[in-house]
Amino acid sequence: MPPIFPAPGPNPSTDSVSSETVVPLLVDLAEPGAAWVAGLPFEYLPSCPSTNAVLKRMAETAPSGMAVVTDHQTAGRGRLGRSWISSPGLDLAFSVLLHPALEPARGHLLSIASGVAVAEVLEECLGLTGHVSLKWPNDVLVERKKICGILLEASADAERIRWAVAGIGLNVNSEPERLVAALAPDQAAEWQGRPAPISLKEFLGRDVPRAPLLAALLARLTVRWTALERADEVRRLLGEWRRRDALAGRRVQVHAGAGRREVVAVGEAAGIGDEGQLLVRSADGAVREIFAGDVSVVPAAPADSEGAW
Ligand code: BT5
Repeated sequence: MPPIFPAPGPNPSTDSVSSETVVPLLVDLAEPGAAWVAGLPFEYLPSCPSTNAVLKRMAETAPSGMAVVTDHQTAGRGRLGRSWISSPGLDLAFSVLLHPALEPARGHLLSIASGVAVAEVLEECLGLTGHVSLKWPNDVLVERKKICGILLEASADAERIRWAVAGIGLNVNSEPERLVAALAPDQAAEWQGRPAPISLKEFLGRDVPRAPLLAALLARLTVRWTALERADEVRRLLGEWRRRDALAGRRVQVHAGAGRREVVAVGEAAGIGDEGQLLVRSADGAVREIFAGDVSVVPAAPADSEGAW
């Protein structure tokens, strides 16, 4: 995958993420003969409340690969009703529709594949190798700060996932302090105990052109999602997650249940299992498998400051 070269400077005409700018780049990167490509068809909306919400409305009938991309997401959503903040015209916010050939129990692998794809693009196209890690289930971190969040929403019957919408928010050229300040006062508590935000611009010290980055992300997401149909590729994918696992070996606490108020596991994070589930080893050596939950790192000892993100 080609590196993304520094933009000559802020230049709104070359930094458009409209279909005219992104689709030709994507077509160049896509594997010839692919059954479907994330980003085709491509719908650009200058502004919308949430790309996930827009795409979910078309999910039953639209084809795999359809993407909705916006420059200004006015009510971006995280998991469990939390919010996702992006700076208009500076970051990436997009969603892709999938009709995956996966049983519902393996749906978690979509999240794992998405995180690995984003990490690979940041490393290969922007030189971030060694700086990117993955926090189960859906955070991409740079230097332990959150650069990207992924929201997977799906509808399934007993045998199959009917559709899944993968929403991806990536901090590209925004200033992280502004993201934090943008949360309404009653939402400010959302940042407590969570990784601080970071953007590519903050890390690299320069503007990053969004169109080639978005095209590279869509191309790599296609490769990782389609590979989930092959057992050897799934094994390779799990290996790619494991070597970037931000939690492995750290003491964690997992909340689940209504409102995520119930603590369901405390112990040492012991990697992920073959279906993408989090493994947590408790003090008695028993290993719990977690398929859904919110994870926070807790201090190993009361005085240990490594506990906080
Ligand atoms: C996520 O939720 O991280 C999933 C975010 C998915 C956003 C995309 S954008 C396109 C698509 N359309 C949508 O409406 N959503 C998707 P969660 O793990 O619940 O994390 C949410 C928390 O991350 C918030 O409570 C904040 O603490 C923090 N946060 C919000 N905006 C952030 C940002 N820009 N950078 C880093 N952290 C952020």
